[in-house]
Amino acid sequence: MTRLSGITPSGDIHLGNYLGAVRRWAAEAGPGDLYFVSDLHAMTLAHEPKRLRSGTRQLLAVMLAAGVPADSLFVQSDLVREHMALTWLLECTCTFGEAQRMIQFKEKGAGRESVRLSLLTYPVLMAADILLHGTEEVPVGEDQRQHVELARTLAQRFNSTYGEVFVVPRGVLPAAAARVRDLADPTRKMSKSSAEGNGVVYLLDPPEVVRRKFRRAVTDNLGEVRYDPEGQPGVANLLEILAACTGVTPERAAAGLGSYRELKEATAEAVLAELGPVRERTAELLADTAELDAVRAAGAELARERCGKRLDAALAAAGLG
Ligand code: AQP
Repeated sequence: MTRLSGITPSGDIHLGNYLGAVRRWAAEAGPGDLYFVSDLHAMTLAHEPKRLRSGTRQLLAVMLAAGVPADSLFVQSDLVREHMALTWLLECTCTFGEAQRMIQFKEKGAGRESVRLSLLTYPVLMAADILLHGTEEVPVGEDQRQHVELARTLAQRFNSTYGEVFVVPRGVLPAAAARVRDLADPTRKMSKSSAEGNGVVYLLDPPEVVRRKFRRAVTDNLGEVRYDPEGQPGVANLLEILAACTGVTPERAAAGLGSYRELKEATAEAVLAELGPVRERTAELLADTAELDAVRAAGAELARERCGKRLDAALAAAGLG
């Protein structure tokens, strides 16, 4: 079963991205699975070119450092011609109404004076990412389900109009993973693009900053360390993080912790222990440009080789080339 998952360099990588996605990819990667840095997707909102480039390298380094296999990794823009060529074919397969119905477009565009056209069309780029690489399963959360449905629709429509070219992918709910919440506001998920970084633990934050963010984490005034996500969301978030880093249940993690201070300290230390080796290796990779560049080039070459025939078949089927 080939699976494809991506991460967008829309800001610095944080603990939620790591526990909820990257760590799992490293553990679950099977033959033929692909993991990519979706840098083209980071351009749907205002972006800064230098940050985009360094953010892309950072994500690639973290994925590699976390143990995602080098031969399953690539950067989307290294295959920009392939991805954009297929995006065009699929835009010519998709109706305006279908693109307009995407909930994320409405959500991400809401309240903005002007939105980039790419915010409307990026689900088609996502469909191209999926279909180009012959993906069978796409692990996605609820928020991206509609986009995988669009990819299915476009694959089926293209196949029935021009001939069988694409595997019709399936969206699958990933196995339950930690959903890390913002430490300063546990009603929100931890996000790269969070306006305020105080509640976001970035993977590359220095240890003293990590400790400070946990010390200041919002809890409640009940003063009891127990796992009650409804009644004590801040404490529950800390317990879930502690549990994810120590391999026990949140209820178990609560045992023996007498105060919020102890809970915060234990969680910060568990996070630092879990992230330590990944942070060290990431720093090495970011310092040694040659190694990271070599992995990146080899990953791009492999991905290009694997998808070339499918793209040629799609172009030919549509009457191009
Ligand atoms: N808080 C989180 N807890 C657990 N998993 C999370 N993921 C994101 N936030 C959390 C998972 O990280 C992967 C990469 O996500 P993405 O780059 O495609 O964008 P996202 O989900 O929108 O992530 P962010 O951090 O919230 O970025 P912005 O602020 O740009 O939207 C996905 O597998 C996601 O589930």
